[in-house]
Amino acid sequence: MDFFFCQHKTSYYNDGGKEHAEKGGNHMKQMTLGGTWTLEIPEREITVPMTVPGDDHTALLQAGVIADPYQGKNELDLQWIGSSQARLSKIFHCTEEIASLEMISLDLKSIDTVAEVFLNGISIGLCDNMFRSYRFDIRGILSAGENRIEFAFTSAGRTAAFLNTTLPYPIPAMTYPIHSPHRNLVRKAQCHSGWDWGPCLMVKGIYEEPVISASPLERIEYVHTNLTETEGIWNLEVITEITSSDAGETTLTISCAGETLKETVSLRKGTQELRRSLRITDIDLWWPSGYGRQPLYTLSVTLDHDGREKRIGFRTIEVDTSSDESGSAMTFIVNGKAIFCKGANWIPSDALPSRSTKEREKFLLSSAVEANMNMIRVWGGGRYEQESFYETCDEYGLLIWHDFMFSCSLYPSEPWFTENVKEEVIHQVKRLKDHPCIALWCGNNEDVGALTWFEDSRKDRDRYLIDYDRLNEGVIGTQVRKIDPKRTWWPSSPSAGIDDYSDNWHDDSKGDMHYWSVWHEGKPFEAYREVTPRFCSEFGFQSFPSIPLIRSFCPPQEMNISSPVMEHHQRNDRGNTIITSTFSRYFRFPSSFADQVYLSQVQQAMAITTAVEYWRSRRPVCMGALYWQLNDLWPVASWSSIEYGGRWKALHWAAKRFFSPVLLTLQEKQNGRWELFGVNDTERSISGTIILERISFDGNSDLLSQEKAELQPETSTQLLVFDTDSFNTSSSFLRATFVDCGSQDIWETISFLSEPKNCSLEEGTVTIGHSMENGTHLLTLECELPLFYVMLTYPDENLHFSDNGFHLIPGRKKVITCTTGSVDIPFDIEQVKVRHLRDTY
Ligand code: BMA
Repeated sequence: MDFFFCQHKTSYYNDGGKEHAEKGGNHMKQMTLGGTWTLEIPEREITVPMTVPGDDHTALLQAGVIADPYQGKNELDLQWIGSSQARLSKIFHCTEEIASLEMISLDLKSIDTVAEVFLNGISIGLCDNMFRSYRFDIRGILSAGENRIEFAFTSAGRTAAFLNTTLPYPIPAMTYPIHSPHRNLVRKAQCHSGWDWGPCLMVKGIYEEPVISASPLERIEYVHTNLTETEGIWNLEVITEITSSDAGETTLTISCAGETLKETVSLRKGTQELRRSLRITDIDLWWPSGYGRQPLYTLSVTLDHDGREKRIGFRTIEVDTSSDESGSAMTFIVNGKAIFCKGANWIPSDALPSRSTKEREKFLLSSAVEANMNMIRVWGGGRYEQESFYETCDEYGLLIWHDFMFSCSLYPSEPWFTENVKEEVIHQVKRLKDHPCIALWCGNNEDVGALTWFEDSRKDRDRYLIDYDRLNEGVIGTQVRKIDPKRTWWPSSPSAGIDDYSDNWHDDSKGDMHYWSVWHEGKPFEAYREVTPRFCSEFGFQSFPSIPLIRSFCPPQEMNISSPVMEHHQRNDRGNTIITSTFSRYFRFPSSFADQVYLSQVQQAMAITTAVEYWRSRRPVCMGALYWQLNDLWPVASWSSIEYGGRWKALHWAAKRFFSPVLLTLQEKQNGRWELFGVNDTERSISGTIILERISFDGNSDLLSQEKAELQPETSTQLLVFDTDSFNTSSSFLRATFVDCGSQDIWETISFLSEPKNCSLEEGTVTIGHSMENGTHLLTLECELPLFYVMLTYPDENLHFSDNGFHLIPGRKKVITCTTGSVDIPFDIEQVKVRHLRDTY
């Protein structure tokens, strides 16, 4: 239940069994059952308090029963928690008034995962899908006075193992070094069972407060809408699903954007659906970030005894997949405008759900916007996020490519599984479809590719393809098309399109592509320029997290990339080999552990910069680039641009530059033949001057060209073509600058002429001056020789620099601000560590 009678949901606080929302008269009454519960693990004779919402591992950690699963290799010793049964219970008090109402239910939104629910010793229902919402009738069982609620949790891992024994033939799933088998048989976040960036922590828990609701007659199950626009007139169809305990009457009132509809409706016993429409003319459009504002309008629906509020946005969105000379397009069109989608893939924000706070979510999403992203992909191995996540994306203008939660696996298509999935899809689509941020529904992550990953499915692709299709099109696609007909249904990621069952890993002519040839197949960074995906929804390169974060899980004697602890925090079996072989492919081998950590981030930034700059310069053939991955859920070597704890890696700083609305990019087309492109995603044409220089590593600059140029709106323009055949590629680099002749804004880019290992970089130092301005710490950086990938780190991750990972050119001061957000930490300039490329050898 999203809201109670026009009360904003923030009125639900964690108070352990409080009654809320008394609005006079005999309205719906609700009480929430958050707060302190008791967790028991009988096989280990453990009894500890547990905070709900929350998970069992966090409760055991807080009670001092277990060590921190993220430290060292502790995860290995904690696998028993996931395979244990557990009981979670609470005694609470209920008023006479609630207990006496007609229709009383226990509403559960996020139960992880397999649990029988008891109220006062009576079994009231069974939960077996973390992504469904359950509503159990408790009339006659709930009593006035003291009550006891209990969740008897079965281990999801054990349940999966049992289900596996019932299968007529094997249904394999991709597994990682530490994993819980048969994860694909249980509807639980797939990455809980371990991933190539994640621990195996098979948490149990309750992630939203259970709610008891009681109504004298009727209640709302869902409110959801369909929005259509014709020449500026919006038809807002509002669908209200009502359950009533008896026949009767109620007053339905719907209002939005200044329009109101009010009528008396008859109720019949059971569930019914009311469809009413509002005609709305005077609204401001909702736009993705970078294209305009994000106005949101309150939609309110009330009955006599229940009500809902939602915030909606007015925009049209479609995906153009029409044929063209390069194959077929994959272009998101919002309010008639083609958008180049820039962003990254989102995974759950913590392996321990208790720690997935709204503050963290907001920080990560605002970091995405700060890096000029306008889309994120909620990836299918994680979870459907909570309301606040989507509200924040609505407010920030972050479009969402939304997968359903299936990933890297084959799945059953028998009724016990598909019926469960059907309920999940119906619930999630009705819950989420009114968010303007959601751009597309996608069936799964890489499940078409997975058909070729296992011996069983290779031998009998027909059988597994039929299973795939029954679930994906037969259940998920069918429900999406029915409930949310206005939104694009995309079968899988990657996918060549509807009714195409090729895996689309290597075809850049249509659909969305996952381009992993550089990381997983060992091709050089330059290979990113061998393809022009129509939309690249995954491509990535790993790096290590920062030294301060490594210190949080790794003892000093293990600070070596192939130590047992560091290898434990690397889940891609070839990960460290790829990172180190890339060092020697492009760089002089870094001397110390700290240099290796730093350089891993530099090369990650270089890899993804190469890809994005090239693909952006190919617009409109390519119209989207979402790199793998935005965030981490524990401290680990991974493809993320923001490490666990929130510190930005060099990649995130690079993303802010390579996703900038206006971009200059230097690209070597063939040996010694270069092109300079100006990419302009904005709606205005920009006139200015291009300056191309060759700068030697000892700091002397040569002007190669200076000329006027124009960047046309929403276009990529080839600005210069030139040769560097006669240049000494080891003693200098290129720098291009574009100065807007109106605003005087400057965009710049630099490029080495050869691999950095062949360049004679000079040993320079960074001088840092520290001052204060209006309570903000300012750092002024200067150098006497050009310095590359200058990276500042500070021990406290809450200290945020305004820029990082940049290049310093002699004679140009760089001023950086240091902020700490809402956290009050002392700033000590001595603690700022600076490293640049020449420092690594
Ligand atoms: C992609 C993702 C993830 C994985 C990543 C890195 O294919 O969908 O499953 O973590 O690659 O290997």
